[in-house]
Amino acid sequence: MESTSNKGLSRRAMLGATAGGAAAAGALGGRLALTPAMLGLGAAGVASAAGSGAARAAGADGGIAPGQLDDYYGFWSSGQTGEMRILGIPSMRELMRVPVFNRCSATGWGQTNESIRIHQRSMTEATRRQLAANGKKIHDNGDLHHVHMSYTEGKYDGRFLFMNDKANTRVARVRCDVMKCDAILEIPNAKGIHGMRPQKWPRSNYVFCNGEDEAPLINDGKTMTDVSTYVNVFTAIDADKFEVAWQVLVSGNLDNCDADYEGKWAFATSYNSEMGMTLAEMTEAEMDHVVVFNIAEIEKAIAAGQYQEVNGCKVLDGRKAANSQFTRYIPIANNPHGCNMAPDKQHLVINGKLSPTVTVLDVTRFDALFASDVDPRSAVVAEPELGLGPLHTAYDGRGNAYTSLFLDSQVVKWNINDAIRAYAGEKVDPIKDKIDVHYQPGHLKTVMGETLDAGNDWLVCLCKFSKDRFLNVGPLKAENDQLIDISGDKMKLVHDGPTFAEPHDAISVHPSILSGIKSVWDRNDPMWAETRKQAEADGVDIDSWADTVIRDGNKVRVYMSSVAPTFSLESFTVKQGDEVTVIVTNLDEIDDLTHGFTMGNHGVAMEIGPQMTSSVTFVAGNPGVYWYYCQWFCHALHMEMRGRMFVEPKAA
Ligand code: CUK
Ligand code: CUA
Ligand code: CA
Repeated sequence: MESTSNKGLSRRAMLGATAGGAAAAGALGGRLALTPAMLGLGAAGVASAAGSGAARAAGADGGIAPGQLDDYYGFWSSGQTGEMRILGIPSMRELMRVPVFNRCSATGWGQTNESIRIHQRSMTEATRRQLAANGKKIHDNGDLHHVHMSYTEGKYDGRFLFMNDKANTRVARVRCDVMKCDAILEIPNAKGIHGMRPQKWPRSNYVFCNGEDEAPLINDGKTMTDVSTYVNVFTAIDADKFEVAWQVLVSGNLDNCDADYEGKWAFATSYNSEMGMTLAEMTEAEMDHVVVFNIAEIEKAIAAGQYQEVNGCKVLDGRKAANSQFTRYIPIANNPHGCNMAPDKQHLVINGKLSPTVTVLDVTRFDALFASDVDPRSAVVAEPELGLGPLHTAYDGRGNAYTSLFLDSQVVKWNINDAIRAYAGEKVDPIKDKIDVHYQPGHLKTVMGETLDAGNDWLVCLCKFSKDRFLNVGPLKAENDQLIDISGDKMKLVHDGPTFAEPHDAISVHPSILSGIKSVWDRNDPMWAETRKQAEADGVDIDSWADTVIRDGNKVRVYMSSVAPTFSLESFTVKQGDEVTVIVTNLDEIDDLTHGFTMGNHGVAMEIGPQMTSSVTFVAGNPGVYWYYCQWFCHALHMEMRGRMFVEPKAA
């Protein structure tokens, strides 16, 4: 039996063809009446396609008809859900969910051996021990606020997506060729990674990460209430090796960050320059600050060995008292939040949050801040008052900025140069337009707006509340990602996109940058390299039909292949309490032919994409018969794609 009979056929063609798939299935398939549902065409989908022209108001779904592809990929964070989401812009249709920090029932992420290895590779020993004490191998939650793509010379390059986990102080990387996570790094010393940005120039050699929460650098319980021992840590990750390159201690905490278009600076906002522990203390000072990091000076000191090594990381002291060349602190009105570099390569906007202003900094003046004792505020070139609760700013390619006003529930469009002229005393109003959004917006993004290719067509606005905007679904409401047409002088709200907890941020990427996305896995993908090694040691060739059961003490390795609609093993036998590892290789090589493996009553399920190998380990339960089945619809005879595990009683 081999898989070549499927080659070259689309999934739809194969499902409908009598000759497609395995011989037995093909014969049966000819006698089956294939409903639209079996073909993946919902009845509703067919009907709406037929009536789409009349049913859809102009501008709804961004004018994207069913079957039509979107103009941009959107990559969304999901906050406390812990996954990354892929949407289409302008339709705002959700295309995929990519599990990263969360445990995923559909794909087995967080349960398969391949994903657990990715989780554990860069886990600290302390975390490993702490998890083991709780009977766990990995954290299965995350708080993913920010997704950003890797850059080459200020533009997205389609290699990787990076994302933070505030909850467990981690940063993850997703490979863009398969849209799967391939690395998760726990960051020592820092606490609560929040703001996170890749370096933009010359390429993303670093990913910059803000530690938001203060704690003792040696956090071993010896000092806990003495706040004077607390530090905050800024981290640069080597984006290729995915390990910590260096860290800098700072004064105050760190919220959001960004980097410039020359590779010279990274910047971070701090809302707690007070080093306060209570709300009253954190909002006490009139001014907080932005920290500017001098990359060249930091690299010089690291190369010269002038660092302290803490928990395996190279740490420099950039706190105010250290008076170093690593940092400068620019005073900014109380509790700033967003930190957004403009595509004009020159202006950095700091969003006021508690202040109705945003502060525009000219990054070409930063050299002067490091060269002499000038007032750090000399880098401020504008401070327009925009409205209540400015949180984040996005840019188009025409010199305009768009700032979310959390308290006003509005987006304000303003012109950067006009704001600079007004600050210099000219009589000009930088505000060009305001639009109501629903409700309480956080991040907002123009298409490609955090690159040198900033676009002028769409703005996505991520609202924290939807209130009365949709049918009531209970006390927990959806949030609302709205789409705004920014092509004209006036902004136009064109779409509501209700969404589950809680997208903070999103980026959009033109499909031409992602032309390398695969439809079928490479059989030699590194994702299962270790599983392959084990198979070789067991003398099993997982690239062809495998139906081998290996017993190794109380460990049992079950090697199977899948070709629609069958597993190579119709049954296998183990003993109660055996540690069973099931290794499934999907030999189908056509587009969109994913199988799954679910072991009944064992809490086990995983995805096996075309040409993918996945494995999962579990302990065999009470004696009896257990059915396993394919849980990913793959064929007209998908329901029949199942087999039995016989669990024999333990030998007395
Ligand atoms: S933060 Cu969420 S709205 Cu975590 Cu980017 Cu500003
Ligand atoms: Cu294989 Cu469903
Ligand atoms: Ca403050």
